[in-house]
Amino acid sequence: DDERMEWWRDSKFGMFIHWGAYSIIGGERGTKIAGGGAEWAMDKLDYTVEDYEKFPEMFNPVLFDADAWVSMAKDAGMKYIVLTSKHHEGFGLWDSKVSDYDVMDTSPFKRDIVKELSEACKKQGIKFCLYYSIVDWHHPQAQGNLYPNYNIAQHDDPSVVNPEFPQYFKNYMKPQVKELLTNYGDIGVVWFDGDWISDYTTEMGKELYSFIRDIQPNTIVNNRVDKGRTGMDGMNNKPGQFAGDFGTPEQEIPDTGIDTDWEACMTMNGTWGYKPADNKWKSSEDLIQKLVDIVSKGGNFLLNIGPDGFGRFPAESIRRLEAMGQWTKKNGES
Ligand code: FUL
Repeated sequence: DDERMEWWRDSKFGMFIHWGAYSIIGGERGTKIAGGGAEWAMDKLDYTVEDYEKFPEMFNPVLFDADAWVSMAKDAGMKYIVLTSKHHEGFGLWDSKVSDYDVMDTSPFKRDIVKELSEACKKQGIKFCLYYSIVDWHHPQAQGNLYPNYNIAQHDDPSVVNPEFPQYFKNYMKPQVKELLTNYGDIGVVWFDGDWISDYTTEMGKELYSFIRDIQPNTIVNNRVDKGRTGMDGMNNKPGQFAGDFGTPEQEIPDTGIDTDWEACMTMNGTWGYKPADNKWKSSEDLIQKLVDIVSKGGNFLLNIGPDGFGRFPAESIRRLEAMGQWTKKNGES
């Protein structure tokens, strides 16, 4: 297993990319602005499933340039990229045969984004990785019983369940994960999220984990494949509990002395998905210090970009990537 984890441990620094139909919305609906992460627009701005479908239907990021994205990551000193193949909104950025709710069938764009980015990564020597949300606000079998009021923000309420969830797991989620692991070459990491919903179980997590390793034995899987973490603290898996290959502290840097693998994921401002109203940008100095702090404690740093609905990285993000690149070139081993 040490061998399998080696590239990841050596990498130290990666790019998270939150991109989807929510990137068109930018966290705004009329005068309402979503608090926190704008990738939660569907939930936070109270869209019905039907209302929300118009966004994937207009998703047409004509400025998307996979090579340019990968170059920006590489120049910053990053060694891997984790793309949201499907976030909670349920819309897939690849050519899925399991679903029509994807970039090929629902959007005018009709380009397989996962494919283009995977090829650009391969060309430039960057490890390509995928985020996949267990939570799915679009799939009727994955929503809580409150459907059509799909809002499962009350995910701490165990009464919000969907008896058909196991069918979604078996007939939709697993086949989609299989596509992602079969059609796009080597996948460095599968980064699950949305493990908190009542219908998801540790047993499902175990099944998923071995399912993935059977298809690509070297793929690394994060701890959110299990149900163990408490709140946003990715490290709180109970001792002895099955929890994937590494911990995922979110927006925080844990103390020293952790003997399991971990990766701190963070945003440059306060949102994962594109949100022009959020200008609480961390300074480049702050981000460099966070990188040093994390790496000195034995972790990896997964730093997020939220491209807009056209496929552009925000200027503020590019500036920070460039500053970090200057620093890593002088001080890193790359
Ligand atoms: C969380 C999600 O709910 C956020 O939207 C984001 O993707 C973050 C990395 O994980 O659990």
